[in-house]
Amino acid sequence: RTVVLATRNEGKIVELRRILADADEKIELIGLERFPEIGEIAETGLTFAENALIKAHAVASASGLPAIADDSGLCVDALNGMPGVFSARWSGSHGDDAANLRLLLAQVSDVPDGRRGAHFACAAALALPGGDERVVEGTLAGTLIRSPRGSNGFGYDPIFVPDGEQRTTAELSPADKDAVSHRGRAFRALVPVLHELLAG
Ligand code: ITT
Repeated sequence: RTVVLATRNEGKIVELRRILADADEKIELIGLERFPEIGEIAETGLTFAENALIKAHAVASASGLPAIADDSGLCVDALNGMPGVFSARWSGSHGDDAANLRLLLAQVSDVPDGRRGAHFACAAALALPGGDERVVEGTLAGTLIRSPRGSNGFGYDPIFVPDGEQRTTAELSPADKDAVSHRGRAFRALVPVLHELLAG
């Protein structure tokens, strides 16, 4: 089963290759570098699910192959759910994880302990060239700390401690992050859906 992975985010690519290889060793993932004609895809949706479907459909129709996409982000209670779908471009420069994290930390610097709840969310979408689609979601609840810790993962991981954990998601081993993460949950749920859709 050959499926195109419709993302250019290196952190996601690493995690998705790992999560999907663990869930089903027969899925062959090919990257967007195989389709240089596919340019930037405008993420105009208001929800993670909408954006994941936009990306999966764009790549499925351009490549002629089934495509899976991830749209994800961090939703901060004290910021009414922001940055949410704007997580990758929160500081204004898309994909600048360090700048995004710095800005977010500054914005919550006055938020007291006890009100620093947040959750990661991930929508995993599958689209077929003929137009069929599926989308499933996963979340991970936790708390924002005040100074970054850890060097695993990507994005906002150094400031996010999952509920019931002491370590940030950047201090967890890759396998420990995958076991609880929004992305692990969403993509493990997508695998049976993928089998069903590709079979039928
Ligand atoms: P593609 O659209 O090419 O997939 P992107 O980086 O633009 O890449 P998103 O719009 O879905 O993707 O933004 C995801 C952002 O959310 C990402 O840049 C991080 O800042 C944050 N994020 C998502 N999952 C995360 C995780 O597991 N750990 C830390 N930060 C995460």
